[in-house]
Amino acid sequence: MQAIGQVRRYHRALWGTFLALLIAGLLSIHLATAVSADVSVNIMNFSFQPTPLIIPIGTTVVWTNQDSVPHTVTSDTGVWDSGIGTPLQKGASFKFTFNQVGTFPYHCMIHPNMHGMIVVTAGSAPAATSAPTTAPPPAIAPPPAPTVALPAAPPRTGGGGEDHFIRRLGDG
Ligand SMILES: [Cu+2]
Repeated sequence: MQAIGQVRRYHRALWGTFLALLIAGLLSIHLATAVSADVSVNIMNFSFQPTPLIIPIGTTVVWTNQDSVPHTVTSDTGVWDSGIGTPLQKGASFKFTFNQVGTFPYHCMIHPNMHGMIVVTAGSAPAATSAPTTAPPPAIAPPPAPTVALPAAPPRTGGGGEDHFIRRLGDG
């Protein structure tokens, strides 16, 4: 009885280790996805592209000015501002991390007709929610052995091919 208890404890420990590894794996996948979740917005032709942009919370948005005229990226509600004193020249970027769920309209201070929108959702990125399937493929049973009986060996005729073969070797 004690041996059975030990085996059960051992199985429980194994299961616990398995769960811990599984959770650690899922967490690391989630963290890796969150870290690499920068999303780009291009400022081109006097517009923000794409807009509206829908992102999960924690995402960093990077605006890059592709126009040859300077622009700013300024929140309508004062959440962020790239600054009118330091407008983004061509090729320059401004980034902001959204750690709050909500809808965030913004504009360019130099061109008030330029408007953009960031929508921050509570969910994580779609890639992080689908856990990889780690289950091994089902075992495939080996095919059954052939049941066909091998044909019986033909009766030896004696003095056939074998003798001829040996004779030829001897001749050589
Ligand atoms: Cu502008």
